[in-house]
Amino acid sequence: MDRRTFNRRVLAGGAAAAATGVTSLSLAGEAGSAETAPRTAPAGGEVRRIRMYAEKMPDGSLGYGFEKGKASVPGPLIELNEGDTLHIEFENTTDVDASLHVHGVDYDIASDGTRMNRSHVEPGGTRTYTWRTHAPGRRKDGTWRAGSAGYWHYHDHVVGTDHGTGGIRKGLYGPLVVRRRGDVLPDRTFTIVFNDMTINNKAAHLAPNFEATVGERVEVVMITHGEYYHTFHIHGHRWADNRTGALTGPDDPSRVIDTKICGPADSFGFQIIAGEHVGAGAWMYHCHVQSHSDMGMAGLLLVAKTDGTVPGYEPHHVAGAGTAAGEKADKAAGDDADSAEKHRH
Ligand SMILES: [Cu+2]
Repeated sequence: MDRRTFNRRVLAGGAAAAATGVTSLSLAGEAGSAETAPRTAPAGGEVRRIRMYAEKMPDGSLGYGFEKGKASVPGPLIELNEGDTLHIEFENTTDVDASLHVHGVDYDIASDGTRMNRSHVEPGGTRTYTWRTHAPGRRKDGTWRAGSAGYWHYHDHVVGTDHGTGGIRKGLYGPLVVRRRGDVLPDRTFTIVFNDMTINNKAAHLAPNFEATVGERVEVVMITHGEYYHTFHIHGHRWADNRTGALTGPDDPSRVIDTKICGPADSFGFQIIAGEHVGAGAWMYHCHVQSHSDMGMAGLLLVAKTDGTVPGYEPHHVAGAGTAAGEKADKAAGDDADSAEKHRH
């Protein structure tokens, strides 16, 4: 499913469907090459409505999902364009109070998602949270006002403690990307969350793998939660340390990096061209705090050649794990990749 169809389905509000659906469908199928002009984000200004559910999952995790029974950890990617307003009809199907609290965008105190101002939701209850975004511009006093664009995230703020410590620990978190008109759109977006000593709440040595084909524009949304500071690192690829993660031109002074220190509730994102200058392969991503990577905070970006093969990659011997663990890791990774990518094909 192409990303426009995804947007139409996920952000199904009448206006949103009409405005985002038609103009870009003709470009579907051109994804996957850094040689043709990339698709870019349109101007915002739409009012969109979605439903979100907080659910208890079979393994005891808590997750957010757009549909009942479809919760995931991390929760689903929400994408907005600066100027958009998003109304989220949130239903709490768990047996404890829960909420939706967002970083980076505009909301009234009634959409804060905290117990302090009673903007949480009791078991079985619903509440509409409204997130607004704005483009940058000049204030009347002449100073510059930042826009909402960025790599942000949402999470519970009431499960366990008044700061949602229990909810976050169990998986109630997810990515939010707000784009500026003209921002380059990716072919695939992957969310990587360092939460305590897990990646996406997968235990040590079961970290998710992600799949792409050489030349595809891959976007990573990286979020940190929990108790620890980490250093995110990916092999063979690097990005710019700025809002989009990409240089805007030859004079962009942003530092180009391949590691970034991240602490609890931090988020950043970037786009890379899979395998650019380095080719296909099983490119590791991991926390670069040595004891953390040794304890299993490592996964793979599997960059396939156009024939679908990943040179040098033997799926059943991941990271030196035993066969059983390796197979389990593959299965977990496969499930995760499915869930992460299902809206994009
Ligand atoms: Cu770490």
